Amino acid sequence: MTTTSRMLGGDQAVHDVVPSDDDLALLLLIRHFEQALLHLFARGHVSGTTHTCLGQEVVPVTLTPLLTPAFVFSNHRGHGHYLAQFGEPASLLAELTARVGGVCDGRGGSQHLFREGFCATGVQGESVPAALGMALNMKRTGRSEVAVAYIGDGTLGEGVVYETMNMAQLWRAPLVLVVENNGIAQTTATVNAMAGSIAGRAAAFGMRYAYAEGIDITYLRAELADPIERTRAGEGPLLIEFRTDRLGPHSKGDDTREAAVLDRLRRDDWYPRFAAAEPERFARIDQRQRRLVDQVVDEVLSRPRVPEYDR
Ligand SMILES: Cc1ncc(C[n+]2csc(CCOP(=O)(O)OP(=O)(O)O)c2C)c(N)n1
Repeated sequence: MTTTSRMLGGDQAVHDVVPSDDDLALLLLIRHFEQALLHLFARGHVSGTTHTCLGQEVVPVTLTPLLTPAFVFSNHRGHGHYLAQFGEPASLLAELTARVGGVCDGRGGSQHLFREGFCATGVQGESVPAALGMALNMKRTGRSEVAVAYIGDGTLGEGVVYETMNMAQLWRAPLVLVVENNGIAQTTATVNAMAGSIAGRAAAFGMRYAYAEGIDITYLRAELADPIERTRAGEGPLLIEFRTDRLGPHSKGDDTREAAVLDRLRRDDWYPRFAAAEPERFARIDQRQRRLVDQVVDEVLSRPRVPEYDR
């Protein structure tokens, strides 16, 4: 399934469906949080490394309501997954800056967040078999939940992903594997690293597959609701390929893409498109979320550092 409500010939943006106030607020919370984080990193406030999900916000905002209740296994680019699930920027920022009140007391940092219903890892592919284990537990204990593993397309280079897909399908586990296909892994374009297709990988195991692309959150949710519900109902795992774009660097300042490519990505990004489609509503929510993130930054940085990380 794809949604491109954008082009009607030429290069003219004609009609983008701006999501509900709540969805737009969440998109903007994630966007401003990630942008603030890069500034904080440059000023030396971030403990450890970080990868932002700038450009990819539509993925967790679309999927999270469909996946609840779930146990989510996130990855190195997981702030959007966390904020969509818990909506708590302060606990996340405190974690990333090793201030008191962080999600896991400053021990996890950006890549290793843990709380009930959510676990992230910076080791590519590591979460996928763990998510299968959780899915099997859900099945055996009769819980109507799904286990979700978010991975990038580059992580399809990890063999354990295929062992897991095989067993998940064989055992009809309630596992949703979300591949955020942003067309690049660190500095390697997907076309230079992946033979075949993501759909073909799912087909090889007889696993159900859904494709999503675009920024029309309402439409995408309507299309994805049934496949996810079928996994919850016991029909076995689902692989969702969500085509998206990484707007920022891989981590911090390490973007090797051509300026023209980045210009195109910025132009096609949801932020300017939604701003153009509904300027007043967008500006109102945008300003509110900017202020919210500014306040969170000020409040969290005023907290004491976690003593054991006060180097
Ligand atoms: C097992 C393992 N190998 C290498 C790395 C280093 N590494 C971190 S992110 C990354 C690229 C991941 O690309 P992809 O899965 O496409 O996700 P994206 O960064 O595009 O979101 C690499 C190679 C790692 N974290 N884990």
